[in-house]
Amino acid sequence: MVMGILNVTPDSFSDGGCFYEAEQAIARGEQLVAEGAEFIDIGGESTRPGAVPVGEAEELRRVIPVVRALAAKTRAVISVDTRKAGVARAALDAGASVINDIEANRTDPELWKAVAATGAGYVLMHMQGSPQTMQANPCYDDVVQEVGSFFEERLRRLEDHGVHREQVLLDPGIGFGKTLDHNLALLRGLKVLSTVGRPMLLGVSRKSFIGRLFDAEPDQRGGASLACALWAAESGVTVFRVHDVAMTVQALRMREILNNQTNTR
Ligand code: PT1
Repeated sequence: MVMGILNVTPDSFSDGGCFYEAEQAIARGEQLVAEGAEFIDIGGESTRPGAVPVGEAEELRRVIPVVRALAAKTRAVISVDTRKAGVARAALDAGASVINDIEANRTDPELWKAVAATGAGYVLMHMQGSPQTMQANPCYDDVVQEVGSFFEERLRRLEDHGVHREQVLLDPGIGFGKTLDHNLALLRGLKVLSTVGRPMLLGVSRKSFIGRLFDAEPDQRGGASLACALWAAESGVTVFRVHDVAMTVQALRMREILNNQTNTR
């Protein structure tokens, strides 16, 4: 399944903030669904390296009208990319059914309580540090093993707060406190992480490790982004968080056709 990225931020790293206004964001969301996205991931706070945090009032103002409109207008699953319990609660109330929590290394369980109370889906993403500092000096002995242990530990902790394993998707958090080598090790180690036993989600689309490898700007990273998605599909990833929805849907479908020895939908 493909999760289309919908940034409702003025400083988004590859959309340049052109979908900042609610109406444009809603139109873009409908387009993502038309292109084949089964999830829309709506985010009001950029979390790419070095991004500036956003206050709760501003995040609510950006995100909630878009969640409400797209939940009513489309049949896509609405996911909200937020670290704030208040935003998660309001979003679930407005029609979202998945919380994409990039700060699963959190100490405050308030957001988990909102997920537990509603039975919503929950994306458990690994990050070392915070978006402000995470790329300063990422450090692991064995990144794949450490991310796997993090998933196991957090799944237990989530259960203690009433969030069941069945609600959870796992995400290694490509680019979140990882060097180029760490990101490649995680992509190579996806099969190992799949043994944790929950579905996996992956976000590699246009990220800077691709820029490093190919000396390419974000809008020139589509080929490698697609290759990573196909590679990850081979390793058991089932949800792909991407900018280029139509291309990714087509590539994954082509792979499926070849695997199934069939030429029809
Ligand atoms: C992700 C993800 C996300 N990525 C989930 N949510 C971002 N579940 C936002 C770079 O190195 O992978 N999974 N929400 C965007 N974050 C980044 C991180 C964007 C790194 C760019 C980079 O360029």
